[in-house]
Amino acid sequence: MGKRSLAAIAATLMTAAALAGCAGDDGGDAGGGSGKLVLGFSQVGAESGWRTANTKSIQDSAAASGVDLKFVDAQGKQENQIKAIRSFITQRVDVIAFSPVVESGWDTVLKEAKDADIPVILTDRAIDSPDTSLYKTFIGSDFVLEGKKAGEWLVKEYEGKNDPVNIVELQGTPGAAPANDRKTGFADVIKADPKFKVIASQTGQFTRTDGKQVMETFLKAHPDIDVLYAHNDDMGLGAIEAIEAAGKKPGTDIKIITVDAVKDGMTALAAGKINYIVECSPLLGPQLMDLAKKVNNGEQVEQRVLTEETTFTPEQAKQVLPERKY
Ligand code: GZL
Repeated sequence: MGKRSLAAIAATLMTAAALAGCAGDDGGDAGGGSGKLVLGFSQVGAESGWRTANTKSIQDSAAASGVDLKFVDAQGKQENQIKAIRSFITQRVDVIAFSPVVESGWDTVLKEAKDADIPVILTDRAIDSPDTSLYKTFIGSDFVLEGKKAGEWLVKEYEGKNDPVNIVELQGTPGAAPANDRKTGFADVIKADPKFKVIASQTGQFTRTDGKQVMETFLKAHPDIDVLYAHNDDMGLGAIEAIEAAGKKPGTDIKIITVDAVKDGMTALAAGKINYIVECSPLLGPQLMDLAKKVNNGEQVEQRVLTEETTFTPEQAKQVLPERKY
């Protein structure tokens, strides 16, 4: 059991005593005295290849590091994540971690965790609360930088050309940090040159299905699309199906930039159907387990832990695909 304030320990013991009186059990921590660190994790859902790889990384790392993982899939709903966090508090897990499906609306439930003296770790996505005392650390990518990298590739690709460049954008889940920030980073770079015009921008919910459907509407409304910027590979892959069904060549007639670098995206990149991918690593499991142990022991940790990631061209994708973990 990690270091907790004396008041919280007293409250826990009194609750345990009360529960023991009525329920006959010790009402103790979720781990039932197994001695293992008990980590409650609320995952966004299973919307994309990235998410599947992220879940695998967390589950595999928990097993490898002897952490008792209570894993809950929120199916993309914030209310399910809030419910899961409240359940973790009731179970008195040692540490709570979650990937916030959207940036806002977390202060109340995170205050409840703080009052229960249970440390919280944010993974993958950030929240917009100004109260950074509500969580011990945030481990994840810099999504604004990812958007900037996508924009910088486009600027280079069209260097020296003056014709208008018509861009359509498939945004991630409305309100999600990666959707907000990848849009901002990309727009910040391309605004330097008026030839770049975002002629349509709409959410594809980070899924292939929605990415395909929205791209179909873009193609019907805009016969002159030059570039697609998709906030993740899955929407880009769905869009490729729509582009091919419309008789156009993805990667040639319409240049495509995506973010994530999951295996299916990298395969399309190697085949020239995508032109550039900005990596967003889902392999947060090992660092999360390390951070969970540290905060459980009351150790100081960095407020912000940035994940390492790069970018890929088709040539680079061909080289790394054979040993790609996800
Ligand atoms: C990014 C992550 C995003 C991925 C999508 O860290 O939150 O959510 O880019 C996933 O593929 O659905």
